[in-house]
Amino acid sequence: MEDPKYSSFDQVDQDPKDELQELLQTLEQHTTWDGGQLVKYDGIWCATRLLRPIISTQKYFKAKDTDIILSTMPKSGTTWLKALAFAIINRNIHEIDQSPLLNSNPHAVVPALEFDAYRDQENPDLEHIPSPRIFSTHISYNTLPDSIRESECKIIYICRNPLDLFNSLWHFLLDNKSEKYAERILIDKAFDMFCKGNHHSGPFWDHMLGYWNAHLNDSQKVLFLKYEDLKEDITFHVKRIAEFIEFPFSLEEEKQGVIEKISRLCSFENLSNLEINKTGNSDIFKNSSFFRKGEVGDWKNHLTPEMAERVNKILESKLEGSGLMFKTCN
Ligand code: PAP
Repeated sequence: MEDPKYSSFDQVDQDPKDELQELLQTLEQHTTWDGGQLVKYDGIWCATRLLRPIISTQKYFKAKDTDIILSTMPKSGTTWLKALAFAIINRNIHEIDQSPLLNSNPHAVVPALEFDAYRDQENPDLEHIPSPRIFSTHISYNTLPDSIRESECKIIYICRNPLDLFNSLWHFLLDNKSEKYAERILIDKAFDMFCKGNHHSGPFWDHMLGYWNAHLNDSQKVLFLKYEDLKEDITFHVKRIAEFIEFPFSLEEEKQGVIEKISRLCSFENLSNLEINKTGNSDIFKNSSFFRKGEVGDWKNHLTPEMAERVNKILESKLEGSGLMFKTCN
C-alpha cells in the first residue's frame, strides 16, 4: 500500500520539473521514523512528495473573502474540525439526520489544499466550489499562500498537547504502514526525532507558534483552538466556531438544540461507529485509522514520565513568553 501522505515512497513525482529538482538539491532532507522522506521547506518539515503541491498552493491558490481554512498539524483534530465546520456551515442545506457526514468521511467532504486540490494538478479550477468554500491544510502559517493571509478569509487552527499528538501520529503511522516497512517502529527513536522537531509539519513548536502569533495579532482572522478544550466543552466551541465564521446560531436554533445535535453528529462516538468510517478508505488510508481513541491523555499508556518531562522542558523553552501553554502535559 503506497502512502502519499506519510510513507517512504513520498518522493517528488517521477516527471519532475527541473526547477523543483534544483530546489530540492538546496533543501535539507531527512528520513523520518517510518522511513518517510521529509524536506525542510520554509523552516517546516514536509513529506518530500508534498513539496510540489505545497509550492503550487502557494503560487496559485486565490483565497476568497468567504473561504474558511482549517489549519492543523497532523493528528491535532483535523477530522473533528472538518466535521464540525462542515456541519455548521451546511446546517440549513442538509437536515442533521441526513447529513453527508453520515455517509462520508469528513476528509471526503472538506478537501485539503496540498493533499487533494493541488496534489495532481498544478493549478486546478476551484472556482466552481460553492461559497463558502472550506479547505484544510497542514501548511505552516508563514508558508500559506499570500491570498489567505491578505484576504478576509477566516483561519481556524486547532492544536493538541504534543504528547497526545506524538502518540496519535505514532499509532497512525503504524496502522497505515506499508508492508514493505512492516518492521516495528521503535517508539524511543520516533520520540527522539519528534523532540528534535524532525517530524511531519515539525517542529511542532514552530507550527503552533506561527498560528498562535497570527491569532494574537488578529483574533478576528485566526481562531486558535485546542483539542483538549473542545473535549472539555464541545457545545461552547461549536457556538464559538459558528460565531467566528459568521454563521451564528439563532435563538430559535439554540432552543431547538441544534448546537447539541451538531456536537453529537460530529462526536467521536458517533463518527467512529458509522459504517463508512469503520470500513471505508480515504485516499490510501483506512478511515478507521482517523478514529483511534479520541481521548485526552492516552499518551500516559504509551510514553514514560521521563518522556513527558522532556516534552515539558521543550515547551518551557520554546513557548516561553508566548502565552501559549498546555494543561495536560503532566
Ligand atoms: P489528520 O490530521 O491526519 O487528519 P486528525 O484527525 O488530526 O488526523 O487526528 C486523529 C486524531 O483525532 C485521533 O486521535 P487518537 O489517535 O488520539 O485517537 C482520533 O481518534 C481523533 N479524532 C478523530 N475524530 C474525532 C472526533 N470526532 N472527536 C474527537 N477526536 C477525534
